[in-house]
Parts: sequence; C-alpha cells; structure tokens
Amino acid sequence: MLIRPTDRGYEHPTPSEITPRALVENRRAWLARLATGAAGAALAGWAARDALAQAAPGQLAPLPAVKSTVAGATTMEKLTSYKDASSYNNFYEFGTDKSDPARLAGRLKTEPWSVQIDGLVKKPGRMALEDLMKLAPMEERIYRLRCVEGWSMVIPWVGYSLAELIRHVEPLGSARFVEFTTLADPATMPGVRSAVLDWPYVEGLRLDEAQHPLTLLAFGMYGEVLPKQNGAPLRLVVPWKYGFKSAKSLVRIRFTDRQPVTAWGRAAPQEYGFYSNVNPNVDHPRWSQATERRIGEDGLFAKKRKTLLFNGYEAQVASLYAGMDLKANF
Ligand SMILES: Nc1nc2c(c(=O)[nH]1)N[C@H]1C(S)=C(S)[C@@H](COP(=O)(O)O)O[C@H]1N2
Ligand SMILES: [Mo]
Repeated sequence: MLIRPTDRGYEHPTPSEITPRALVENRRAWLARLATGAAGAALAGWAARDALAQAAPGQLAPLPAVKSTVAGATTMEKLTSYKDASSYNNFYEFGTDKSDPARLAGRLKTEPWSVQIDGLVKKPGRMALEDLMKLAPMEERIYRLRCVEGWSMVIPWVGYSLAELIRHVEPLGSARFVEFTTLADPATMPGVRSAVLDWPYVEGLRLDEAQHPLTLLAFGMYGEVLPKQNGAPLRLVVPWKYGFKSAKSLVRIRFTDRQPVTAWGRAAPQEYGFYSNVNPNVDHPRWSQATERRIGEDGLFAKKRKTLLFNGYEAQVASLYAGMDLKANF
C-alpha cells in the first residue's frame, strides 16, 4: 500500500517445485474435481494441466469443497501458482515487505480461534472456528484479486458466502454496515510494533455488500486450509474491491448503523476510500489504476493488463451502486 517512489518492482520467486508425492497423495481429489467440472473433455484436460502446474505442495490440511454455483465465482483464467500466491503477500502485521509474511507468519497461533460477533445483531456471541467451518458447505471460488498497488492474482479460494453467517446471526433492522477487525498480537506479529497503521487492522462493508453472494468468508485456498501468510484461519475475499478490503485473520465482526472507520481510511483517507471498488477510471492520487500486472506474467515482454471496472465483476455487483457517483464514493 505504501508504495515507495522507488518501488523495486516485483521480485519474482523461483518456480514452484511440485513433488510427485504431493501430487499423488494430497491433491488427487482436488485435481479430479477440477478435471471433471462442467467444462467437458477438452477443457477438463486444460483444467487438469493447469491444476498440476498450480497445485499446493500438500503440507497443510486438505479442505474439501464443492464447485461454487454462484454467478461470477469461477473463471477460465490461468491460476496464479500456489508459490506466488503464498510468497508475495501484503500482511502488514508481519512487516511491509512482500516476503515478510511468508517468512514470519509461522509464529501466528491459529488454534484455538474464535470470532466475536456483536453490535446490532439478534444472536451476538463468540463463535469457535470449528463451528464457523460447519455453518455452510465449503465451496471453491476462483476469484481475481487486485491489489491497489497495481498487481493481481487468480486464486482458487475455499469458503462460503459471508451472507450465510450474516443470516445465521440475524442482524437487526437498524444494521447498515459490517465492521471487520483482525488479530493484532504483538507477541507473534512483529509488524504491529511499528506505527505504519493504527492497529488493529479494521475494514468495513455496507451490509448489502457484505451480503452479496460473491463476498467470501474464506478458510482455504488451492484445496487446503489457508497458509498463515494468506490470513489463516479465516479471512474475507471481496473480489470486486481492492485487496486491502479483504481482511485477514478475522477476530471480530460487528454490525453497526455507522460507516466503520477503517485502518487505511484512518491512515490516508484521501487515498483509500471506504468503497475502494476496483475502478480504472479513478486514479489513486499517486498513480494510475488503469492497468495491472498479473503476478506470474512479469517477464520482460509481459504486457500489462487493462484493469476492469469492478475488477470484471460488473455484471454481478454494479446494481449495488446504482445512482452513486463512483468518483466521489471511491
Ligand atoms: N489483517 C490484514 N489483512 C490484509 C492486509 C493486511 O496488511 N493485514 N493486507 C491487505 C492487502 S493490501 C491485500 S492486497 C490482501 C493480500 O492478500 P494475499 O496476500 O492473500 O494475496 O490482503 C489484505 N488483507
Ligand atoms: Mo493490497
């Protein structure tokens, strides 16, 4: 987020090494599912090849899922490699370098874990991770995620619509927004001792955005539980918004009648608006948002991609913003 003027650019990680053991033992179910999707024989071959190239190393617990039927929840685009998705991260609680989270997040203690649900809701309380994981069937959702810094990835997430949890806890009629707070533990997160943000990391959505079927409560990726650097044990993924709205390692979900003050909004309100919908027509004050680099395509001859309105999810989400001035409500 704090792109220094001398941005060194993307440091390309080495290509992932996939062990035959991992492929055979750990990935079989996931690969089979990808290969037998609705796409038919020819595409099944393509999907299987893509999956073989992008498989997780099989060191984390598998997290089985069914293919999502939610509109917009899949794409034929090539998946980002697991290696890239789990080694080029923003998770400032572990430091501001892209490599810090993968290096330091191992200290994060994800068991036991619970999420406090409170505010304007009929059923407040603390929900254990195990209960949250049983609340709805796990689905695989292949989403593009675009960082405000100008890079994007295509990641197969595992989770269910946040709407399922919202329905379960029954918001009051007065609830208009949802505030998300993430873990800030100085003992395990070296980054929270620095003043780069006012901790804890807080994000927010309008209630109807939070209830949109594409808004994902994610527990896994690439057929396994989330790596710690990607926000274990549970995080948001809001694919039509800049990546910073997708808060990692959630500990509290609060329903409110006022627009939440977010960590990035507090740090630089003129740069990070509450909506932060991906929009090629609204530049960040310090750089254009018209194009993006797809991680994995960063070679010398790789062309930048055009950024799409709502990150390409316009058909699904544009109605949420009908009549709104997206330049004023950036
Ligand atoms: N708690 C927390 N959540 C966070 C961040 C963070 O620093 N702390 N960074 C955000 C940003 S800027 C991005 S781009 C995405 C990156 O997610 P990924 O590392 O899984 O790709 O996480 C978001 N969620
Ligand atoms: Mo980001």
